[in-house]
Amino acid sequence: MTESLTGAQLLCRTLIDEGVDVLFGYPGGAIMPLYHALPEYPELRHVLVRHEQAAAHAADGYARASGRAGVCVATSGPGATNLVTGLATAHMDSTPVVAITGQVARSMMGRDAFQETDIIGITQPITKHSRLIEDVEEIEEAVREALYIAQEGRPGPVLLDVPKDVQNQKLSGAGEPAPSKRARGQRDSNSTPPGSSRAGTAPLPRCPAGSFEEAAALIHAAQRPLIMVGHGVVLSGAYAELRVLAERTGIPVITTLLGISAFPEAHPLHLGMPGMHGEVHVNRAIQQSDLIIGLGLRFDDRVTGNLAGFARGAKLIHVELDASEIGKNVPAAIGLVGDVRDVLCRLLPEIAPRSCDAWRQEIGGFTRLRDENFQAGLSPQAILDAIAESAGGQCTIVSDVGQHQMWVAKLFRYQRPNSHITSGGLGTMGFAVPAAMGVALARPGEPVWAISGDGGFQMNMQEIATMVQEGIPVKMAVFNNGYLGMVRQWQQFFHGRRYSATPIWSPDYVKLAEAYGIAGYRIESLDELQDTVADASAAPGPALLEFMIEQEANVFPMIPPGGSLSEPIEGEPAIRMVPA
Ligand SMILES: Cc1ncc(C[n+]2csc(CCOP(=O)(O)OP(=O)(O)O)c2C)c(N)n1
Repeated sequence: MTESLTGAQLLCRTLIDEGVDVLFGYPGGAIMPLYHALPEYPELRHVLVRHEQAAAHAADGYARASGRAGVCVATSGPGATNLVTGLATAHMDSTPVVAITGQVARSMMGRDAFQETDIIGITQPITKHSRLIEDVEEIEEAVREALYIAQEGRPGPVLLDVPKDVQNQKLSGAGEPAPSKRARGQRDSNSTPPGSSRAGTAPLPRCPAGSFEEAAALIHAAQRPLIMVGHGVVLSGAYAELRVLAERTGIPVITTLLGISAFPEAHPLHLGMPGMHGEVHVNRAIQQSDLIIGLGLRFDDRVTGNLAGFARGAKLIHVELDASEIGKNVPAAIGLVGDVRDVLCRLLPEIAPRSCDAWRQEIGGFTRLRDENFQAGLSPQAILDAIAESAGGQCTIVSDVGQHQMWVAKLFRYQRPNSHITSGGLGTMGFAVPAAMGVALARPGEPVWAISGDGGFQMNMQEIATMVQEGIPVKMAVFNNGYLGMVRQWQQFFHGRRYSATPIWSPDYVKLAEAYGIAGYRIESLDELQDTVADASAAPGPALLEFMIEQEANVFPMIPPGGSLSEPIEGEPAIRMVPA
């Protein structure tokens, strides 16, 4: 029997058929037909956010945690433009997000109609693909294509703009959904490695003949090799292969901000994080190394510092799914193009066991600095240890942007793959709270912590209401130092301590929690830390914890902007002025 469906109904049905089970969104005029159809499709859970930016971040968090595309929905005009920061965040960190926006009716387009914006034009540079759906007949194919493109190869955001009249347009003879035109793979495939943040079958590595042997020869010959791990390892789920490579060769492993948790934090071969706030011994090792095996990273400037002074004695074997990244920032001796896991599977049979003991000694015995420069008391290390303990080490940490982000990156003891989620490339304040909602829905029953500064928390704290309404049990930690701490630190170091617009007032977070009807705590001293964190963890539903931390603590070490990895600031500097 054939049936007649509206464009909105077709949209819902195709999403369900593709395995989508949750939408983060906010209604409005141009997307009303989709919202009218939604109640007919209870398989699609709709989470009503309090701001569309949060819908995009939540979809992003869902995608990073599940390996499946996250979907967000907004109306035209201001609804659509509110998604922009979230889409840019997903774009910079290669996350599969599909945004569905309402658009004014086709007959009104181009007339500056009420709430008309050219969202495709606005988002073109920050999406992998975008499409205006011009007829109901396109909907099914466009939705499948959007989900496929978002997840295929190097993942990224895709936007579908759907005019209101197309949502209302009827397609007669819609019948049963057509089978997927392209194998998306992720929901019915067994090929997904466990813990992978991306699912689906990757194409075979595109590498010139002989390149695996050449790469192996470089690895065997190197005296001071390092493995640098980026987000690509998480996206491909290459945890086991990475570990085999490291353990077979004894090569020390460095994890970038988005590579954190791809390698066991406490593994004796783990060195730590490189770059602007990387540990001194890690950056020193990079500067001394003669071979870097770069796995799924783009060598961005926060990692390399001044490129002219980066790892000058090192050859690079660069493994990347996106061929355009190879040689973009750092010249590669050998580029291996493909999914990191697939490339490592091809490379490992060529790798003979070796050790790097002398080199490891030289690096300095892997002493990891912890909690540098914090006065005794309620330090980030103590707070993060209490959180880890309360969750039995099994939680996912979603961090915001700023000083606390660096502490969370460097000091938390990550025990499981893909348990550290943050906005790396765009560095989006306000990311943590909404992204953590998406993570919590992707990992039901598992503890999820959103850790923010007092600045970033106030950017999206309205989402507490979403958590309450939807029963999403995120634990929210606010590191309250009374400042936009990371900017204050730059002002201290490079602007003669002129704290312009960085002191920041906060509301009473305990009362705020009370107003939302959730558990709220203020922790001012070490004595109360452990019990309070344990109480908050055990409390049902969301909870808000405010940690009163030292106000002018700094993140050390720090490579000054424009400096090379060899020039770390390791302690309170004499007053410096910004270089001209
Ligand atoms: C949306 C956005 N606006 C501005 C910035 C610039 N910025 C980077 S870190 C930072 C300060 C963050 O302060 P807070 O959230 O209190 O965290 P803290 O550094 O104190 O841990 C600012 C303003 C940003 N990264 N994102």
